[in-house]
Amino acid sequence: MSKPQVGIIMGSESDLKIMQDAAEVLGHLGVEFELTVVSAHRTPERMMDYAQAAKGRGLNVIIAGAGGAAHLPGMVASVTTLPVIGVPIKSSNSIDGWDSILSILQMPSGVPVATVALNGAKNAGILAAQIVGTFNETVAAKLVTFKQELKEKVDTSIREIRIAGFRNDFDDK
Ligand code: RP5
Repeated sequence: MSKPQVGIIMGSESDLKIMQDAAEVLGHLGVEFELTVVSAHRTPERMMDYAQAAKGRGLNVIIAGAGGAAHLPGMVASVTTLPVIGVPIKSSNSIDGWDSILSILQMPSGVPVATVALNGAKNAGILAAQIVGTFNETVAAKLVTFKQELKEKVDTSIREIRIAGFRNDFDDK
C-alpha cells in the first residue's frame, strides 16, 4: 500500500458527514489519503504533533475542516510548510456558518489557508488533487477526465432543456 499523499483532518467526528465528500472525490481521482479527527481545542498536543510530522510522513497537502471557532486549519498552517486547505463547516456550535468561514479565511499575513466554501469539502478534495497533479501524471490525467465529465453533464442539461421546448437563440443560430 502506498503512502497517503493527502491528510484529511477534522475537529470532530460530527464533521465527518461533510468531510467525507473530500475523501470520496480523492478516491475517485486516485489520490491516496488518510482521515482522522484532530481537535485544536480538545487535543492541542495531537494537533501540533500531526502538523509537525506531516511533511516528514510524506504528506503533500493537508485538508482541515472545522466548525464554529474553527482554529484547526490556521493553527496547522502555522507549523507546517505544506499547503493547508481549510473547510469551514456549519456545525452545531456555528451561529450561521460565517463564524467558521471567517475563522479560517481571515488569516494573518504570512500564514495562508486556502479556504473553500462553507461545507465545500468536495472542492477541497479536488484542489488537493490538483496540487498532487502538478507532479503526479496519473492524477493529472484523472483530473482531465473529471473536467471533461463536468462539461458533458452541462452539455446534457443544455440538450434536455432544449428538448423541453425553451427558446435558446444562442444554440439555435
Ligand atoms: C468544532 O466544533 C468541530 O470542528 C465541530 O465542527 C464543532 C462541534 O464539535 P462537536 O461538539 O460536535 O464535537 O471544533
